[in-house]
Amino acid sequence: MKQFTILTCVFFLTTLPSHAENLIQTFDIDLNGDGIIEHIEVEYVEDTDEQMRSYYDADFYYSGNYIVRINDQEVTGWSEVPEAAEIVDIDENDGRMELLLADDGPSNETNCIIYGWNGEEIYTVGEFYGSREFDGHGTIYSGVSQEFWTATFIDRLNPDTHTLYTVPQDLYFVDNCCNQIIDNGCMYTVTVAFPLYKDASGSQIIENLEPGSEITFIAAKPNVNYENYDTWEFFEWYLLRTDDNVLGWIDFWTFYDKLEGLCQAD
Ligand SMILES: [Ca+2]
Ligand SMILES: [Ca+2]
Repeated sequence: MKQFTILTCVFFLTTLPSHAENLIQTFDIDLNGDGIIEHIEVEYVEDTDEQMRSYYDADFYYSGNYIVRINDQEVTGWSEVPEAAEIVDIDENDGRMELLLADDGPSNETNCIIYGWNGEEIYTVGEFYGSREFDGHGTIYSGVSQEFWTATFIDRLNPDTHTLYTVPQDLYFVDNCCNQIIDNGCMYTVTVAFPLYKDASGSQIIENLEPGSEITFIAAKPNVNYENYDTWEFFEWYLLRTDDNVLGWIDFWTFYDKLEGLCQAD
């Protein structure tokens, strides 16, 4: 992992002016819609550790620290290897724009943090993880890889506070598996028998699935601990439909090696 990080640094640097010590990206744009242009600087701080540079034979080694300056204000932060600093427009009708910083998070998923400007201060609009898709009307969809599917999280902009909140869902629709979008759910054939439970507590078996029977994934249930949303532990229990239309629950560790052709995450 360390080696990958350094290689990414070197690639990133090829776009830099030779005189730069820190990576600096600037924007001049009206963020808060008051007709006054903001001067924005994003500065990624160079690590001056010569031992690290010589070890990796790199001209630039990124320390992880960054500074965001908007007009006369600044905030500091820490990130993994930077991927992008860009202006985004979460809601095209609210008169504001935002500054997004993306970095190479763990397992090559992307971490994003978004900043705004209220005319006097920099504020944090929100943070999320995974791929990003903006609908332009205040909603951000972010896809986060799970063991065999990608969960879509939904963040929305609160129009009063101009900050993001995650739409809480009791279940997440499993509409894709092994990198394919499936209209009618992901269907697999059982190769080794396993039980199906009444609910996600796993306390009452309602059916035993025999080899040769087929199941379709319907939804996945997030664990209560949202702190772990970026790990496999976030979705442990899955709602299935059997080939005789019984709905039941099963945990990942029971089924992951008992279905034909179920892919596994890297
Ligand atoms: Ca302005
Ligand atoms: Ca806007």
